[in-house]
Amino acid sequence: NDDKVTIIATDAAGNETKQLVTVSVKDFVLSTSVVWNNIGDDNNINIAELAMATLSGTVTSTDSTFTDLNIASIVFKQNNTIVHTINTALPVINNNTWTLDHDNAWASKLVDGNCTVVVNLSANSNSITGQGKTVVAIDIVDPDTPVLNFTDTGLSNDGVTKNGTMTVGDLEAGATWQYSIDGGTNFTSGTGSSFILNEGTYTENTIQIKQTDVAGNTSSVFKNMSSVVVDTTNPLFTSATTVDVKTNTEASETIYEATAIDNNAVTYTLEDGNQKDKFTISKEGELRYKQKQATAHNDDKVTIIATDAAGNETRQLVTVSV
Ligand SMILES: [Ca+2]
Ligand SMILES: [Ca+2]
Ligand SMILES: [Ca+2]
Ligand SMILES: [Ca+2]
Repeated sequence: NDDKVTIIATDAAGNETKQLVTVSVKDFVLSTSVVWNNIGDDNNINIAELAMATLSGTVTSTDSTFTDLNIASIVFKQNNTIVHTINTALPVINNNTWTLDHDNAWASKLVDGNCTVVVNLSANSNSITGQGKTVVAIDIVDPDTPVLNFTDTGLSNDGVTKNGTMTVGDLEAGATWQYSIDGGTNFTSGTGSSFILNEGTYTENTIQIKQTDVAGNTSSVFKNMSSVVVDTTNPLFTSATTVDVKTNTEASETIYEATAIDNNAVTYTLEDGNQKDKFTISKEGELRYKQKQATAHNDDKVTIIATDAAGNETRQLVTVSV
Protein backbone atom coordinates (compact mmCIF):
# COMPACT_ATOMS: atom_id res chain seq x y z
CA ASN A 1 0.00 0.00 0.00
CA ASP A 2 2.92 2.34 -0.64
CA ASP A 3 2.67 3.17 -4.31
CA LYS A 4 2.27 6.93 -4.58
CA VAL A 5 1.98 9.08 -7.66
CA THR A 6 1.29 12.77 -8.15
CA ILE A 7 -1.05 13.68 -10.97
CA ILE A 8 -0.87 17.17 -12.50
CA ALA A 9 -3.97 18.66 -14.07
CA THR A 10 -3.20 21.56 -16.41
CA ASP A 11 -5.81 23.76 -18.10
CA ALA A 12 -5.47 25.54 -21.47
CA ALA A 13 -4.11 28.68 -19.77
CA GLY A 14 -1.38 26.72 -18.04
CA ASN A 15 -2.85 26.67 -14.53
CA GLU A 16 -1.78 23.52 -12.71
CA THR A 17 -3.10 21.57 -9.81
CA LYS A 18 -1.33 18.56 -8.32
CA GLN A 19 -2.82 15.68 -6.48
CA LEU A 20 -1.01 12.88 -4.73
CA VAL A 21 -2.69 9.56 -5.19
CA THR A 22 -1.85 6.55 -3.04
CA VAL A 23 -2.44 3.17 -4.65
CA SER A 24 -2.84 0.12 -2.45
CA VAL A 25 -2.63 -3.35 -3.93
CA LYS A 26 -4.78 -5.82 -1.98
CA ASP A 27 -5.47 -9.50 -2.15
CA PHE A 28 -9.23 -9.59 -2.29
CA VAL A 29 -10.19 -12.87 -0.73
CA LEU A 30 -13.76 -13.92 -1.31
CA SER A 31 -14.83 -17.41 -0.41
CA THR A 32 -17.64 -19.39 1.13
CA SER A 33 -18.00 -22.50 3.19
CA VAL A 34 -20.20 -25.17 1.57
CA VAL A 35 -22.01 -27.51 3.93
CA TRP A 36 -24.44 -30.35 3.24
CA ASN A 37 -27.40 -30.51 5.64
CA ASN A 38 -29.69 -33.42 6.59
CA ILE A 39 -27.13 -36.06 5.63
CA GLY A 40 -26.06 -37.26 9.08
CA ASP A 41 -22.44 -36.96 10.17
CA ASP A 42 -20.87 -39.54 7.86
CA ASN A 43 -20.29 -37.26 4.85
CA ASN A 44 -22.17 -39.88 2.88
CA ILE A 45 -25.59 -39.30 1.33
CA ASN A 46 -28.01 -42.21 1.11
CA ILE A 47 -31.32 -42.45 -0.72
CA ALA A 48 -33.45 -41.14 2.15
CA GLU A 49 -31.03 -38.31 2.85
CA LEU A 50 -30.79 -37.19 -0.75
CA ALA A 51 -34.56 -36.70 -0.72
CA MET A 52 -34.22 -33.85 1.76
CA ALA A 53 -30.63 -32.64 1.49
CA THR A 54 -29.87 -28.91 1.39
CA LEU A 55 -26.68 -26.91 1.05
CA SER A 56 -25.66 -23.80 2.93
CA GLY A 57 -22.62 -21.68 3.59
CA THR A 58 -21.10 -18.59 5.10
CA VAL A 59 -19.26 -16.12 2.91
CA THR A 60 -15.88 -14.86 4.05
CA SER A 61 -14.27 -11.76 2.57
CA THR A 62 -11.37 -9.48 3.42
CA ASP A 63 -13.33 -6.43 2.47
CA SER A 64 -16.74 -5.34 3.61
CA THR A 65 -17.24 -2.82 0.88
CA PHE A 66 -18.14 -5.26 -1.89
CA THR A 67 -21.12 -4.23 -3.88
CA ASP A 68 -23.64 -6.66 -5.38
CA LEU A 69 -22.11 -9.69 -3.64
CA ASN A 70 -23.96 -12.70 -5.03
CA ILE A 71 -23.76 -16.38 -5.93
CA ALA A 72 -23.04 -16.60 -9.64
CA SER A 73 -23.52 -20.34 -10.02
CA ILE A 74 -23.51 -23.65 -8.19
CA VAL A 75 -21.81 -26.48 -10.02
CA PHE A 76 -22.14 -30.20 -9.22
CA LYS A 77 -19.30 -32.39 -10.46
CA GLN A 78 -18.85 -36.12 -10.29
CA ASN A 79 -15.54 -37.67 -11.28
CA ASN A 80 -14.47 -34.27 -12.66
CA THR A 81 -17.46 -34.14 -14.95
CA ILE A 82 -20.07 -31.45 -14.49
CA VAL A 83 -23.40 -33.18 -13.98
CA HIS A 84 -25.48 -30.12 -13.20
CA THR A 85 -25.15 -26.34 -12.95
CA ILE A 86 -27.58 -24.00 -11.23
CA ASN A 87 -27.40 -20.50 -12.63
CA THR A 88 -30.89 -19.19 -12.19
CA ALA A 89 -32.96 -18.64 -9.07
CA LEU A 90 -29.77 -18.88 -7.03
CA PRO A 91 -29.72 -18.50 -3.24
CA VAL A 92 -29.47 -14.93 -1.97
CA ILE A 93 -26.64 -14.03 0.41
CA ASN A 94 -28.09 -12.55 3.56
CA ASN A 95 -25.81 -11.49 6.42
CA ASN A 96 -23.09 -13.45 4.62
CA THR A 97 -25.04 -16.69 4.72
CA TRP A 98 -26.93 -18.55 2.04
CA THR A 99 -29.01 -21.72 1.73
CA LEU A 100 -29.84 -23.82 -1.30
CA ASP A 101 -33.23 -25.38 -0.59
CA HIS A 102 -33.90 -28.95 -1.54
CA ASP A 103 -35.16 -29.34 -5.08
CA ASN A 104 -35.44 -32.45 -7.18
CA ALA A 105 -34.34 -30.36 -10.14
CA TRP A 106 -30.77 -30.63 -8.89
CA ALA A 107 -30.94 -33.56 -6.48
CA SER A 108 -32.17 -35.90 -9.19
CA LYS A 109 -29.06 -35.18 -11.27
CA LEU A 110 -26.70 -36.69 -8.70
CA VAL A 111 -25.55 -40.28 -9.06
CA ASP A 112 -23.52 -42.79 -7.08
CA GLY A 113 -19.96 -41.74 -6.35
CA ASN A 114 -18.03 -38.75 -5.05
CA CYS A 115 -19.68 -35.41 -5.67
CA THR A 116 -17.92 -32.03 -5.59
CA VAL A 117 -20.07 -28.93 -5.19
CA VAL A 118 -18.52 -25.64 -6.29
CA VAL A 119 -20.22 -22.38 -5.31
CA ASN A 120 -19.02 -19.46 -7.41
CA LEU A 121 -19.25 -15.96 -5.93
CA SER A 122 -19.19 -12.62 -7.67
CA ALA A 123 -18.99 -8.98 -6.49
CA ASN A 124 -18.27 -5.50 -7.78
CA SER A 125 -19.87 -6.10 -11.16
CA ASN A 126 -18.05 -9.38 -11.49
CA SER A 127 -14.60 -7.79 -11.06
CA ILE A 128 -14.14 -9.78 -7.88
CA THR A 129 -14.82 -13.51 -7.86
CA GLY A 130 -14.33 -16.30 -5.40
CA GLN A 131 -15.63 -19.73 -4.60
CA GLY A 132 -16.04 -22.49 -2.10
CA LYS A 133 -16.39 -26.21 -2.51
CA THR A 134 -17.02 -29.45 -0.69
CA VAL A 135 -16.75 -33.15 -1.52
CA VAL A 136 -19.28 -35.73 -0.37
CA ALA A 137 -19.90 -39.42 -1.11
CA ILE A 138 -23.24 -40.30 -2.63
CA ASP A 139 -24.58 -43.85 -2.29
CA ILE A 140 -28.05 -44.13 -3.74
CA VAL A 141 -27.90 -47.75 -4.79
CA ASP A 142 -29.63 -50.27 -2.53
CA PRO A 143 -27.57 -53.32 -1.63
CA ASP A 144 -28.57 -56.63 -3.20
CA THR A 145 -31.17 -58.79 -1.54
CA PRO A 146 -29.22 -61.39 0.48
CA VAL A 147 -29.56 -65.03 -0.49
CA LEU A 148 -29.72 -68.09 1.75
CA ASN A 149 -27.69 -71.23 1.18
CA PHE A 150 -27.43 -74.39 3.23
CA THR A 151 -26.24 -77.93 2.79
CA ASP A 152 -29.30 -80.06 2.09
CA THR A 153 -28.09 -83.30 3.66
CA GLY A 154 -29.67 -86.72 3.12
CA LEU A 155 -32.28 -86.59 0.38
CA SER A 156 -31.17 -83.78 -1.88
CA ASN A 157 -33.32 -80.72 -2.55
CA ASP A 158 -36.07 -81.62 -0.11
CA GLY A 159 -35.18 -78.81 2.30
CA VAL A 160 -34.63 -81.27 5.16
CA THR A 161 -31.13 -81.06 6.58
CA LYS A 162 -29.20 -82.07 9.65
CA ASN A 163 -26.84 -79.11 9.17
CA GLY A 164 -28.44 -76.00 10.67
CA THR A 165 -25.72 -73.63 9.43
CA MET A 166 -27.40 -71.14 7.11
CA THR A 167 -24.96 -69.23 4.91
CA VAL A 168 -25.92 -65.74 3.77
CA GLY A 169 -24.72 -64.75 0.31
CA ASP A 170 -24.53 -61.50 -1.68
CA LEU A 171 -23.51 -59.47 1.37
CA GLU A 172 -21.89 -56.16 0.48
CA ALA A 173 -18.49 -55.25 1.97
CA GLY A 174 -19.02 -53.20 5.11
CA ALA A 175 -22.75 -53.89 5.19
CA THR A 176 -24.58 -54.98 8.30
CA TRP A 177 -27.25 -57.66 8.07
CA GLN A 178 -30.14 -58.96 10.08
CA TYR A 179 -32.14 -62.16 10.01
CA SER A 180 -35.51 -63.22 11.31
CA ILE A 181 -36.76 -66.72 11.99
CA ASP A 182 -40.29 -65.67 12.90
CA GLY A 183 -41.51 -64.22 9.63
CA GLY A 184 -40.04 -60.77 10.17
CA THR A 185 -41.51 -60.00 13.59
CA ASN A 186 -38.07 -59.92 15.20
CA PHE A 187 -34.74 -59.39 13.50
CA THR A 188 -31.37 -60.37 14.96
CA SER A 189 -28.05 -58.82 13.89
CA GLY A 190 -25.94 -61.31 11.98
CA THR A 191 -22.20 -61.73 12.30
CA GLY A 192 -19.81 -63.15 9.75
CA SER A 193 -21.83 -64.62 6.94
CA SER A 194 -23.91 -67.34 8.55
CA PHE A 195 -26.29 -68.15 11.36
CA ILE A 196 -27.46 -71.34 13.02
CA LEU A 197 -31.00 -72.65 12.87
CA ASN A 198 -32.10 -74.85 15.74
CA GLU A 199 -33.90 -78.09 15.00
CA GLY A 200 -37.37 -77.35 13.74
CA THR A 201 -39.54 -76.58 10.76
CA TYR A 202 -39.30 -73.17 9.13
CA THR A 203 -42.20 -72.78 6.75
CA GLU A 204 -42.31 -70.48 3.72
CA ASN A 205 -41.44 -66.81 4.55
CA THR A 206 -40.42 -67.68 8.12
CA ILE A 207 -36.75 -67.01 7.44
CA GLN A 208 -36.07 -63.43 6.38
CA ILE A 209 -32.76 -61.65 5.76
CA LYS A 210 -31.89 -58.06 4.85
CA GLN A 211 -28.73 -55.98 4.69
CA THR A 212 -27.92 -52.29 5.13
CA ASP A 213 -24.97 -50.74 3.29
CA VAL A 214 -22.47 -48.35 4.91
CA ALA A 215 -24.48 -45.35 3.72
CA GLY A 216 -27.63 -46.67 5.40
CA ASN A 217 -29.56 -47.98 2.40
CA THR A 218 -31.46 -51.19 3.18
CA SER A 219 -32.00 -54.03 0.72
CA SER A 220 -35.21 -55.80 -0.11
CA VAL A 221 -35.96 -58.65 2.30
CA PHE A 222 -35.11 -62.23 1.38
CA LYS A 223 -37.85 -64.70 2.33
CA ASN A 224 -37.54 -68.47 2.07
CA MET A 225 -39.83 -69.65 -0.71
CA SER A 226 -40.02 -73.23 0.54
CA SER A 227 -39.81 -74.91 3.92
CA VAL A 228 -36.48 -75.47 5.59
CA VAL A 229 -36.45 -78.32 8.10
CA VAL A 230 -33.55 -78.84 10.45
CA ASP A 231 -33.58 -82.41 11.76
CA THR A 232 -30.72 -83.51 13.98
CA THR A 233 -32.57 -86.40 15.61
CA ASN A 234 -31.85 -89.98 14.57
CA PRO A 235 -34.77 -92.28 13.70
CA LEU A 236 -35.89 -94.49 16.59
CA PHE A 237 -36.51 -98.19 15.87
CA THR A 238 -39.75 -99.58 17.25
CA SER A 239 -39.69 -102.94 15.46
CA ALA A 240 -38.30 -106.06 17.19
CA THR A 241 -34.72 -107.24 17.13
CA THR A 242 -35.66 -110.88 16.56
CA VAL A 243 -37.96 -112.60 14.12
CA ASP A 244 -39.05 -116.21 13.61
CA VAL A 245 -39.69 -117.50 10.11
CA LYS A 246 -41.23 -120.84 9.08
CA THR A 247 -39.08 -123.09 6.94
CA ASN A 248 -39.92 -122.98 3.25
CA THR A 249 -41.47 -119.53 3.42
CA GLU A 250 -41.68 -118.16 -0.11
CA ALA A 251 -38.86 -115.74 -0.95
CA SER A 252 -41.45 -113.20 -2.09
CA GLU A 253 -42.94 -113.03 1.39
CA THR A 254 -42.04 -110.23 3.79
CA ILE A 255 -40.59 -111.84 6.92
CA TYR A 256 -40.08 -108.67 8.93
CA GLU A 257 -41.17 -105.05 8.66
CA ALA A 258 -38.61 -102.54 9.91
CA THR A 259 -40.22 -99.56 11.58
CA ALA A 260 -38.51 -96.49 12.94
CA ILE A 261 -40.24 -93.30 14.00
CA ASP A 262 -39.03 -89.87 12.97
CA ASN A 263 -40.43 -86.43 12.23
CA ASN A 264 -39.39 -86.93 8.62
CA ALA A 265 -39.57 -89.69 6.05
CA VAL A 266 -37.42 -92.75 6.80
CA THR A 267 -35.94 -95.21 4.32
CA TYR A 268 -34.28 -98.55 5.08
CA THR A 269 -31.15 -100.26 3.78
CA LEU A 270 -28.96 -103.14 4.88
CA GLU A 271 -25.47 -102.72 6.25
CA ASP A 272 -22.68 -104.89 4.86
CA GLY A 273 -21.57 -107.78 7.04
CA ASN A 274 -23.12 -110.74 8.81
CA GLN A 275 -25.65 -112.54 6.58
CA LYS A 276 -26.57 -109.39 4.65
CA ASP A 277 -26.17 -111.22 1.32
CA LYS A 278 -29.04 -113.57 2.18
CA PHE A 279 -31.56 -110.71 2.47
CA THR A 280 -33.15 -107.85 0.60
CA ILE A 281 -34.99 -104.92 2.07
CA SER A 282 -37.31 -102.44 0.35
CA LYS A 283 -36.88 -98.77 1.13
CA GLU A 284 -40.15 -99.04 3.03
CA GLY A 285 -38.53 -101.61 5.36
CA GLU A 286 -39.87 -104.96 4.08
CA LEU A 287 -37.21 -107.60 4.80
CA ARG A 288 -37.18 -110.76 2.71
CA TYR A 289 -34.94 -113.80 2.20
CA LYS A 290 -33.54 -113.96 -1.30
CA GLN A 291 -34.18 -117.73 -1.29
CA LYS A 292 -36.58 -120.10 0.38
CA GLN A 293 -34.99 -121.44 3.63
CA ALA A 294 -35.47 -125.24 3.72
CA THR A 295 -33.67 -126.05 6.96
CA ALA A 296 -34.08 -124.64 10.42
CA HIS A 297 -31.33 -122.44 11.81
CA ASN A 298 -31.20 -119.46 14.12
CA ASP A 299 -28.00 -117.66 13.31
CA ASP A 300 -28.86 -115.30 10.45
CA LYS A 301 -28.07 -111.75 11.50
CA VAL A 302 -28.56 -108.59 9.50
CA THR A 303 -28.15 -104.94 10.39
CA ILE A 304 -30.89 -102.62 9.13
CA ILE A 305 -30.10 -98.93 8.69
CA ALA A 306 -32.96 -96.45 9.07
CA THR A 307 -32.13 -93.12 7.39
CA ASP A 308 -34.28 -90.03 7.66
CA ALA A 309 -34.63 -87.34 4.97
CA ALA A 310 -31.88 -85.32 6.64
CA GLY A 311 -29.49 -88.25 6.49
CA ASN A 312 -29.53 -89.13 10.19
CA GLU A 313 -28.99 -92.87 10.60
CA THR A 314 -29.85 -95.46 13.21
CA ARG A 315 -28.78 -99.13 13.00
CA GLN A 316 -30.53 -102.15 14.40
CA LEU A 317 -29.21 -105.69 14.41
CA VAL A 318 -31.99 -108.21 13.71
CA THR A 319 -31.57 -111.93 14.34
CA VAL A 320 -33.66 -114.17 12.11
CA SER A 321 -34.51 -117.72 13.25
CA VAL A 322 -35.85 -120.21 10.74
CA1 LIG B 1 -25.46 -40.05 5.75
CA1 LIG C 1 -25.09 -48.85 -1.78
CA1 LIG D 1 -32.38 -83.43 2.62
CA1 LIG E 1 -34.88 -87.17 12.25
